[in-house]
Amino acid sequence: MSNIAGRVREAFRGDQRVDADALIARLDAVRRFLTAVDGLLPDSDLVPAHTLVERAGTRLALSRDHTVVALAGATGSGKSSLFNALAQLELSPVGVRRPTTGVTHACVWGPLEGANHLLDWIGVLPRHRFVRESALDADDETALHGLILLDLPDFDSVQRSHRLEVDRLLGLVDQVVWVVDPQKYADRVIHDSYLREFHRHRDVTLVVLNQADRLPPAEVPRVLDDLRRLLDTDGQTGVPLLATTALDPAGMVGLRDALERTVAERQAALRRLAGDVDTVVAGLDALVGSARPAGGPDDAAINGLNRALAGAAGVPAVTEAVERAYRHRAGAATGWPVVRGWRRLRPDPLRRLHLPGPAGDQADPAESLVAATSVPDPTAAQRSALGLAIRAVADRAAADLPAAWPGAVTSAARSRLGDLPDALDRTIAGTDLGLDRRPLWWRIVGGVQWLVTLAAVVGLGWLVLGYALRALGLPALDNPMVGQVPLPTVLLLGGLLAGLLVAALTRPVVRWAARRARARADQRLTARVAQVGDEYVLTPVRIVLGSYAQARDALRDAARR
Ligand SMILES: Nc1nc2c(ncn2[C@@H]2O[C@H](COP(=O)(O)OP(=O)(O)OP(=O)(O)O)[C@@H](O)[C@H]2O)c(=O)[nH]1
Ligand SMILES: [Mg+2]
Repeated sequence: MSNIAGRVREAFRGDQRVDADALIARLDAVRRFLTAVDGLLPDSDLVPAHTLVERAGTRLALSRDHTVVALAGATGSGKSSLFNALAQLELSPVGVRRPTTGVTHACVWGPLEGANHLLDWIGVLPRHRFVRESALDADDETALHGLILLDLPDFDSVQRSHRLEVDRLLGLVDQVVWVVDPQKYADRVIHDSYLREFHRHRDVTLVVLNQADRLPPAEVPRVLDDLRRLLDTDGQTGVPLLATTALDPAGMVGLRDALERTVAERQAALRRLAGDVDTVVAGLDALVGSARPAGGPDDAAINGLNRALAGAAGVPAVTEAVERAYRHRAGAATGWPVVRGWRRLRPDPLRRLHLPGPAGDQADPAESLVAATSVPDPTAAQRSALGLAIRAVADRAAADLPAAWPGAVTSAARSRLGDLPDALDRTIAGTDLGLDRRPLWWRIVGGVQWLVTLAAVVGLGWLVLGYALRALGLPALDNPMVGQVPLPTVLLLGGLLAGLLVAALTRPVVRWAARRARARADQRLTARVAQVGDEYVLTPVRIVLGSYAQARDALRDAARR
């Protein structure tokens, strides 16, 4: 959209009605935004949104039949004179000493009762509240019923308190009439500090060039043109601009008509709040941007995290122990019975890590609540690798997010870092490493080993008995022959040889099976460690990404006029 087209469209916005329900929905969206970003974005960035939600809620709960209009301007521009002229009473002192008005005065058209709560909230002292209703001119004034007109102190005051009071009230009133005079209409303060700031409140802004009587009549249009040009550069394109003379009732007609229209429409309060929502949304826009919320960290970053977690958890040490334990246990079950007992004396490699030993004696559940294993602590390198991997996860997840968010994502990723070591240790301790069952083939080979050893022992006994009988001169045993060799010798030598042969043939199978057991344990441990990473690192990150998505949607809803 071109700039000019945009301005034309904006210029006509003053006629648009603001639907109260739509406004309430937008305010709800701002509230949703605040809930979504709570604790994630700096509070200082959220102050205007919190203020809006609070103020809007109160303003909408108070009288919607009243329209609060403030006369604001530099000292001496004639605010109090206009206030008195509209009220047709001398309510607010007009003076030659500047500044004159130090405290806000209010005049209510219609009964004061309904307006009192509103004035309490706005903070106008009861003694500065007046009622513009008399039996005499009641009919003339009915068109203004519902108007609460405020005469503000000067915003460019030497008195700091005046400026603070003006700034406070400008945040609360429904409509502002900016009063300028022919001498100071181009002053920087009103344009730079106020009109430009309020450019999103064009539809509740009115500008009057007061003291028009001080200009030669031919000059008035020229000054108005110049002022219009300044207003355009302030972003106040299309705001109503009138010339007034407070001292002459005829010079007040235009302003009075404009106020009557405002009061009749009952729209100013809604339009003001809609402008506030626009301002707040524009201020928050940079915090949220238009980035598409990512689904989560990418696979490469997750794989990197899982590797680093496995390293820090000591998975390589455990899987190596699994391989050695498999060899140890298989050796004890299938080895040559003569050396089996000796093998059993050596400690089980998994037991040394306080992991389930033979026969599946699981770690004590009570122990699993504290550091349960003796897996070596992560080295400094493993710890820093884990830190880098977590950082990478956060960086990848927040890559497309606006500047305010990566910090929140990184904090979330690291939020449970302190709990990770224990969680990893418990997981390692609780993982079934797949060594509980004694494979059938161990038992078969073990049985064969016993059989052949038994054969050798029988052969040996037989031979010893034969020698003993011979030595004692007793009749020798009648040894059956196998071919040329006596059976006891065949039993002894065959048994011994067969035992060695079975042991030799089993060894490569055991090594292969041990490597498989290691791979299986590695797979199980990595999967369990990945679950810990998911719970302790990825889930907090996903929660922040979810909050970002909610915040972005809420802000989009809040922006919808
Ligand atoms: N000629 C002329 N004089 C005006 C007009 N309006 C106000 N004055 C005079 O300008 C002076 C200042 O008027 P005030 O109404 O006190 O101005 P103010 O904006 O309330 O000033 P502060 O209260 O100090 O902020 C007074 O002497 C008024 O009589 C006007 O339309 N025409
Ligand atoms: Mg005054």
